[in-house]
Amino acid sequence: MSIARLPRSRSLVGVVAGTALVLSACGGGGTTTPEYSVPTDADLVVKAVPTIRWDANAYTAPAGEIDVFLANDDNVKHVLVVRQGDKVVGDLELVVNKRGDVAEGTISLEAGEYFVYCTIPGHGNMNSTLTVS
Ligand SMILES: [Cu+2]
Repeated sequence: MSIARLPRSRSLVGVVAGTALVLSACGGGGTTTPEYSVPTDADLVVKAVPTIRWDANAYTAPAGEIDVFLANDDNVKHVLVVRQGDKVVGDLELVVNKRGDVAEGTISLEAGEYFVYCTIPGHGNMNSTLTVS
C-alpha cells in the first residue's frame, strides 16, 4: 500500500517536527502552521487544512483502542467523527472551533474500512478513508 498522499509538504513537516518540539508559528510570511504539538503516542493524527479538507485522503490505524489527535490548520470549525458507510460508529466526536485548536479522544475499532468524516454542513468532502488493521 502506498503512503497516504499529503497534499501539503507542511503537513509532513508538522508530523515529524511535532514529535520532538512545539511548532513555531513565527516563520516567514504566508500561511504558517499553527502552534501546537502532536502527541507522539497518537495512533491517528488528522489535520483539517484549508480549505475544508483533511490533510490526507486515506488514513490508517491499528485495531483496538485508537488514540485520535485532531488539529485545525484551517480557519473554520470542524467536527470529526468516524463512520462506517454513512453511519457514525463509536461515540468519538472531536471539535476544533478555530485555527490552532486541537482535540484528542479515543475510539475502539475492529479491523475494517471506515471514514474520517466532518459533520459540519457543507463539509461533506471531508470524508477520507480510514483503514483499521
Ligand atoms: Cu469540517
